[in-house]
Amino acid sequence: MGLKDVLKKKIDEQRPRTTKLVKEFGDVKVGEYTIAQTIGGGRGIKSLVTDISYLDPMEGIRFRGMTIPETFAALPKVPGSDYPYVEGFWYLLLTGDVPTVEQTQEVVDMWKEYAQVPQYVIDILRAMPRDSHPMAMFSAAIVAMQRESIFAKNYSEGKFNKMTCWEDMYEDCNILMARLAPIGAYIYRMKYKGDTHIPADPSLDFGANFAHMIGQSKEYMDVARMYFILHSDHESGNVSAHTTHLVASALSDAYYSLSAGINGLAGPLHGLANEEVLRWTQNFLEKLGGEVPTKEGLEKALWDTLNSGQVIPGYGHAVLRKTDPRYTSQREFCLNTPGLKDYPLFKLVALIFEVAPDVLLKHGKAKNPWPNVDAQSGVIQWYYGVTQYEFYTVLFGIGRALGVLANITWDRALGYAIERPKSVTTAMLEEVAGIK
Ligand code: CMX
Repeated sequence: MGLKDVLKKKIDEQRPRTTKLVKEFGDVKVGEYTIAQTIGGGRGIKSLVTDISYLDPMEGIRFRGMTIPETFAALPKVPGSDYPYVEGFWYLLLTGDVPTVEQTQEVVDMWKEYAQVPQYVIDILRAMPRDSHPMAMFSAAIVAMQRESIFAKNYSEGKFNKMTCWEDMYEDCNILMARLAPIGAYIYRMKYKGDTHIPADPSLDFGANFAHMIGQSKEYMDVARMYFILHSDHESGNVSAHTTHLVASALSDAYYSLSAGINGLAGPLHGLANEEVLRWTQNFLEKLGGEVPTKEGLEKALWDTLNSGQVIPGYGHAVLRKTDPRYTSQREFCLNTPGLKDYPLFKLVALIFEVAPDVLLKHGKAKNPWPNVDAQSGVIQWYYGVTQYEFYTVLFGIGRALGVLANITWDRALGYAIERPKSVTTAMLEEVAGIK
């Protein structure tokens, strides 16, 4: 059975569960929420459903029920590598099943077939001022391809069917996913490598091809595979996932939805934090002439950052209450990679890990003083020569697309409603509080 048939079977099995919950148990309360949650970004209000990943505050992310180490261990590996195919991970996210080598190969072949970036996208990228942020370029390239949406075309021709429209979304998502690595690579080479480009190598998988197209070494192929998988999904309430879902809930197609999600990822409190981490640590290293600082010097620098009203980038999280396992996974990669282990920037990041949590605890504001994914990811990129830190969020975006596109395929399959939470006025909240 091919991926689409497996997915159809899963969808047919899942639909009655959702219908039953709404029809027979729709009045059952899920929870209660407070004024602080209403004003504070809806934090902790359970108003989204996804089966693709779940974020436990203490344990961290599970993809389809599996922890990060379990996921890496279970998926079929690229021959000659300890890391799995990104394509197999896509299969897992969509179906909940660990694919066989043959099932993985089906996605590898399908994405290769779809990977050609249309010339008009290249023209649009080239027409943008060269100093445009790479995330603006990435988002523009995605939305430009909206004219190719199969979902939008069929909808406009009156062929919308609630039961089968997920199939058009599925096709759109595969085409889009296949093109994201070549688009990212094009932006990278155009902006930072003298506008010289490297064509895709049809013998390589998605992650390896990205490494190849940006002009990277063989070792970086594993970095790309790891990076895209680690950044893929973090359940559906984070800004990029929620935005993609929200826009899709208006029956907007995958192109509109993903482009919107990417715009959310570009914010400094979300995906851009990995750029901020690198800027912050590099500035610090530069001031010290490349020397790793003492703990005391670092503590002072952290307080200076906090006292000037800035956040410590890469630390804290809206849901997590312990060290992000995505941080740990990348830290282990550094510790196991000769050269990286003793790299001054890694040593500094490791030292920040020793010092920052205590500083944040003393500061007393952040609910989670531990590092998140962004605190570690830039060091690995920098070590391999991807030193253009404004590009890091594009890497995040390619990975994040795996999660959000799998989610919106399921949104269509289960017919999730258009989102429309209710607003209140400040006076209404004062009344609820009994102060009026
Ligand atoms: N440094 C300094 N202050 C911090 C902080 C940090 N790293 N993390 C949180 N705080 C502050 C908040 O700004 C907030 O202050 P105010 O009360 O003055 O507004 C207070 O602590 C409480 O915030 P919180 O409930 O702990 O955290 P939020 O859910 O509001 O925000 C996050 C979460 C990630 C935006 C925040 O921790 C932060 O700004 N971290 C730094 C940026 C970062 O690393 N972002 C990447 C997140 C990972 C991802 O992209 O998924």
